[in-house]
Amino acid sequence: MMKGLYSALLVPFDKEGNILESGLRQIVRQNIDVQGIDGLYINGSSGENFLINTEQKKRVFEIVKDEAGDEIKLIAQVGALDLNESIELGKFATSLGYDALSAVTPFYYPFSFEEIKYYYNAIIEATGNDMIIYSIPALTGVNLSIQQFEELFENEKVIGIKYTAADFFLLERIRKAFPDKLILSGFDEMLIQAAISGVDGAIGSTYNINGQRARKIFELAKQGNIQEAYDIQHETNDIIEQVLALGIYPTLKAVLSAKGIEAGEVKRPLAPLDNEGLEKVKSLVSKYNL
Ligand code: NGF
Repeated sequence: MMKGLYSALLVPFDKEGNILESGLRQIVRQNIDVQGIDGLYINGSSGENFLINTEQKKRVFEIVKDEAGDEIKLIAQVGALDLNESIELGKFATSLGYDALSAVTPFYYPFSFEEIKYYYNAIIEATGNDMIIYSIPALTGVNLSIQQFEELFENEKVIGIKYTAADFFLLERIRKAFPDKLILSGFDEMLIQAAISGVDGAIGSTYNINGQRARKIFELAKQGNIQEAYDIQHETNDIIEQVLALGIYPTLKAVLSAKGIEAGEVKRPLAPLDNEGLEKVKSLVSKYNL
């Protein structure tokens, strides 16, 4: 039911760090109408979630639900170091009708597994909503083992994982052990490998601008048309390589802006692109027909 391709939604800001509400609506529409995605992952890394305050997070949840309605699936990322905030956001998103919650593993302090488990169970108990664990070891330093995933899955409300890692051995082990759990992969540049590994879908930042290619990669790989899928993954990775070299979030926003969308700025201290970067974005847009 929650399978499919999700854009990790970008959030546009003005120079003072205020949300550009009409721009946010335009990005939602771009994802639904042009990129053809199945759902949105809201207030994740790509939404610059860890740079904004609680009221701004709530406003993003509100605007997105208002714009998207029931057209697509909506996953609310509510993870925070302040568990009270996670619960408040989880209740808020649930009351708006979000299909599921997700929470990044708590980071910065070296939390024990018991503490991590407490965090997920507390959010679930307070909200009653389904939970997708957001595992991104490269940014959090938290590497959950298969036994630890199993323990988290003992709570039936933990319906799956957003798996942002390049460990395909662990992914294979999880897929085999938990065929009924939802696995959504997080690295856009490894979508083909994830699809072959049996994931149910993917969540990615670049799908905001390149969702149509992602769809083809995913479907071709699932059908076993590996060479055709690879041809598109190669082209996609030519794009992603340049996006990463320029800086992911300002570049994705600059691509949207070049298409006439009010995609705004990144939130400081993230830095905007300089003029040279903006020129490179223009050629990227025309070369790859973004
Ligand atoms: O931006 C990151 C950080 N990862 C995203 C995605 O896994 C998570 C990924 O799409 C995300 O966007 C979110 O939580 O909002 C990458 O940007 C992409 O594969 C390029 O490396 O790692």
